[in-house]
Amino acid sequence: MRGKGNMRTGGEILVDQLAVHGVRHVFCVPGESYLAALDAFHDRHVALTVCRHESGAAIMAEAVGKLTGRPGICFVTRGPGATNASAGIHIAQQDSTPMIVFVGQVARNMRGRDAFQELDYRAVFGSMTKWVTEIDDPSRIPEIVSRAFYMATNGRPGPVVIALPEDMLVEQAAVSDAPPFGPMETWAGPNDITQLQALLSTAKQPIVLLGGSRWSQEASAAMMRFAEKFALPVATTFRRAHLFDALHPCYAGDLGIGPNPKLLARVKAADLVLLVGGRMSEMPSQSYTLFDIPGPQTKLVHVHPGAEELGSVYRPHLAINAAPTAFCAALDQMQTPKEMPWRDDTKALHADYLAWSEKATSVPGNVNLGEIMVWLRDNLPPESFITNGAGNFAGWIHRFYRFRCFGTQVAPTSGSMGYGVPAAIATKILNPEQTVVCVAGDGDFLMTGQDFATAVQYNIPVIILVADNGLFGTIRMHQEREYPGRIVATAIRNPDFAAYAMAFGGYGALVERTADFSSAFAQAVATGKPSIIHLKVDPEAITPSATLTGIREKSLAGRGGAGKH
Ligand SMILES: Cc1ncc(C[n+]2csc(CCOP(=O)(O)OP(=O)(O)O)c2C)c(N)n1
Ligand SMILES: [Mg+2]
Repeated sequence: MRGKGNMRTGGEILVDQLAVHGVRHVFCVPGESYLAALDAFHDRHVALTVCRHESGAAIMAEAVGKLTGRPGICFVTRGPGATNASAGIHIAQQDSTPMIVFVGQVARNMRGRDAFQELDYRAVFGSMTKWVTEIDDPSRIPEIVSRAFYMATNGRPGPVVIALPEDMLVEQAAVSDAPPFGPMETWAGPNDITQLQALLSTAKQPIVLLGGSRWSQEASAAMMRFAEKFALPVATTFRRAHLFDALHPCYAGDLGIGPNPKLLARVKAADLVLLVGGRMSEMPSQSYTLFDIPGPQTKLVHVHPGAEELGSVYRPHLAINAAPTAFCAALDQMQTPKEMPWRDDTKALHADYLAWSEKATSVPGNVNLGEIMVWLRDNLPPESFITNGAGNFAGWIHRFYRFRCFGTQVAPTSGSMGYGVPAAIATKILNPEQTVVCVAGDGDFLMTGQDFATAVQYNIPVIILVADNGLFGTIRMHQEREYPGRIVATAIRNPDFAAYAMAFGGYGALVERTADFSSAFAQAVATGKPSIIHLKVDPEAITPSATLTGIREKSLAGRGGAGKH
């Protein structure tokens, strides 16, 4: 930490602040707008990963925020660099992930002239961030960066954007570093726990739903102890399956897209719902159909770190303004009620979950994604990470892969295509000893697939499975349901993905039969290179339980004949 005596450039002050706040990894695409900040990385112990696209850099930073609970950091240039980064910023906002994006800006004396690549960042990012600001005076960098760390992590975490005028970064100032930021805990009050205790003692059919951010391994373990002691069924919400061990006897399953109908029925029948960390947004709430708005038909106990989220959609019976970390730490002190009439229910729900996820369904074609997920779950160490973006292929992960360890599902609740590849790279950088598998769709992969070059450049051996059905399959599915037989813009012609991998300097393999997957995977591991396994899946296999033709025919039958809409 430096004192006030030293003159430093804005760029140097800035990078020193990152080190002070404990940042180890930064992601960027360079730009002339922030050369002085780039230069400061030359002599400092903060690893800088140069990416091929700002969406990749921003998603890597978001994934670091998701995995560590501390702000992920990226640097992008002004104008197009900033707008390219917006997908990652939007993910951080929807997924409640702490993140700070530093963006170049035109020189202070040119602002407002629509100068080269100038953007009004407050206007552009105002609605998808927690805070957007611009630093005009290098001596205020420690103050503003410190505030950004607090802002990104407190309450409901989210992204912060800080614009850096080019000339400000080269100006010198004598200013002390800020003290390191300390994440702030948000605790449940003693009265909250007493009230929850009382509600549980009169409940007949309670259920616990987990989601959101601000969790930790300890919190997840405390939640498992609590569930066990109270014999409570626990479901995880969309893409937060890593919050609870899938093989724990209280695990009731994944409440996301296309959940187990038995789980859905049980959530609907619950007389007490304990929602911890999540918001019951569109996906887990099944398009806002599970609970009445604003007054749910069931007793809802909503635990959330952001006070502004409590009562914002659902009026809770009991609102507890606490982070999952702090709330779960308080659970050990709760006394079990005399009666727990839901005990058998919990057993049945777990048995239903196991049955639902046990065996891959049969689907058309020679490569069955379900069987591949079952193979991965049976063969990967449970500490392995799975990343993905958006598309119907992810449905097989949600249904058949069983997440057993905290933090191992790295996926966008915002449903942003292209997330999996950059997220896998960031995950592997942070966890070099663990296996990191990205499961991507063919459409999904090519949204950020250029950052495979980054994996090769830094020798980051992620294993990417590309499920190639020649379709923007999700949209084709909706198309066949809503406009049967009228195909528009959903067929895609793909490259040879194995050759793509090899052209970049990685390992590539083509798999055309499920039985060949395990040897391709073993080979990918053995090469120690970033790898792509190209899976040829049948376009008819659109979900684990439906075919495209089946969806079209059902839709046509419902309309009383072809061509009518
Ligand atoms: C960035 C982004 N663009 C568009 C969409 C809309 N969208 C959702 S899924 C999907 C198709 C995904 O195709 P693919 O990755 O091939 O997976 P599949 O559904 O075929 O398994 C599209 C275009 C999105 N979710 N995110
Ligand atoms: Mg596809």
